[in-house]
Formats: sequence, structure tokens, C-alpha cells
Amino acid sequence: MIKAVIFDLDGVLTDTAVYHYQSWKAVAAKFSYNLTEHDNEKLKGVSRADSLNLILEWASVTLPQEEIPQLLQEKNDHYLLLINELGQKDILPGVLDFLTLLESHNCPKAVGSSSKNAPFILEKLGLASRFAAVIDGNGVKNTKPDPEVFLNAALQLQVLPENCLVIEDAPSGIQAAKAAGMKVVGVGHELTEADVCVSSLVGLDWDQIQNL
Ligand code: B16
Ligand code: MG
Repeated sequence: MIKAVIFDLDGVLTDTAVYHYQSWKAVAAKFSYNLTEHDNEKLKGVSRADSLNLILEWASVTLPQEEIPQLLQEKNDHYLLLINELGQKDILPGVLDFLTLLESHNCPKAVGSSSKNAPFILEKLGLASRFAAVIDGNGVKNTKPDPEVFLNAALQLQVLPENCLVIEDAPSGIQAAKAAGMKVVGVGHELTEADVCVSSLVGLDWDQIQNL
């Protein structure tokens, strides 16, 4: 039985992938690597530091360790500029209705995100008060696909992992949820490891999540 729902942020509550893409593309261009949208798909759910490592690997570039923090800072400064205008209009379809549905069943909700900007983005979206717990990239040692972020969320909600449902858009997050022993709704396509895959949260209902 599902007694709590844990939401990924980027790609589930709002779509910030294009802003991550633009800011990583600018960083990659510094070492003449043309980051593609296909590359960007593989960065979904992956932490900032791990994303930079992947890009450097794809570009076959090795940088002195001391240059890494500066690049991460530049990427984030650029990203923060791009998301500054984020607001309620950017909440993805079906999200508000689904949150209201869960509230009508007294089902506790949390956010489990790799993003260190999650609290800022939730404030911008006007969603911060809808979640009993927010576990983000600042609060975990091991990032997705490690289950830590979702296990921490379950602990804070005081619900056993087997009674938690995770809603995720990225393969790394789905692997993390499965490793935590949780059910998963995948948002997007070709998320074969999810228990069910939907194109958006529109129409997702209580019986459907209880029968996964
Ligand atoms: P930040 P999620 C993830 O958020 C994004 O999908 C991923 O593209 C990003 O690199 C990561 O957060 C870290 O984000 O640079 O803001 O700390 O999908 O786990 O909510
Ligand atoms: Mg995501």
C-alpha cells in the first residue's frame, strides 16, 4: 500500500532541463566541446559535480583539480540567471491536481532531488509549503542512483520504503528509487525500469498508484 509520495523536482514538478543544458553548453564550449541535447538527456538527475565529470569524459579533457570548483560555480551562476523568472506558470501539467488529490487522502509528500537549488526553485514555484520534507543535493553524501535521497525522505516522513511511491523522470532516479525498495512512476518515455510510465501527471489517480 502506498502511504507517501516522494517527488523528484527537475522534470517532474517543473522542467528546468533546458536551463541546465544551456548553462552546461556554455561551460563545455570553454574546452571546445559541443554538448548535444542527446548528451543532456544523460545528465538528468545526475548531480552537478558528476555532470561535469561526465562532460569532461565525453570531451576527453582532463583539468587540474583546482579548476573544477570555479567551473561548477560558473555553471550554477549561469543557471540561476536563467531560472530567475521561474514561477507558478512553470509547474508541469497535472502536478497541482495530483498534490491536491494526495492531500485529500492525507498522504504525506516529500521532494527528493539531486539539485542543490531545490529549495529556491520550490519557493519560486510557490510549492514549498506543500511538502512535509525536502531532501536535496545539499543533504546527501551519495547522489542518485544511490538510494540515499529517497531513504532520507522516507525516514523524515516516517513511512517505510516499501510504502513509498517515487515519481521520477530520469533513469538514475528510477534506479535510486528501486534500490530503496520503492514503487516508481516514470514521467517521460522509455523509462523501462519504472513500474509504470506516464507522459505527465495529468489524470494519475489514487487507485492507479495503489495497484502498482
Ligand atoms: P543543481 P532532479 C537534478 O535534479 C537535475 O535533473 C540535474 O540535471 C542536475 O544536474 C542536478 O539536479 C543537480 O542540480 O546543479 O541545481 O544542484 O531531477 O534530481 O530534481
Ligand atoms: Mg529529474
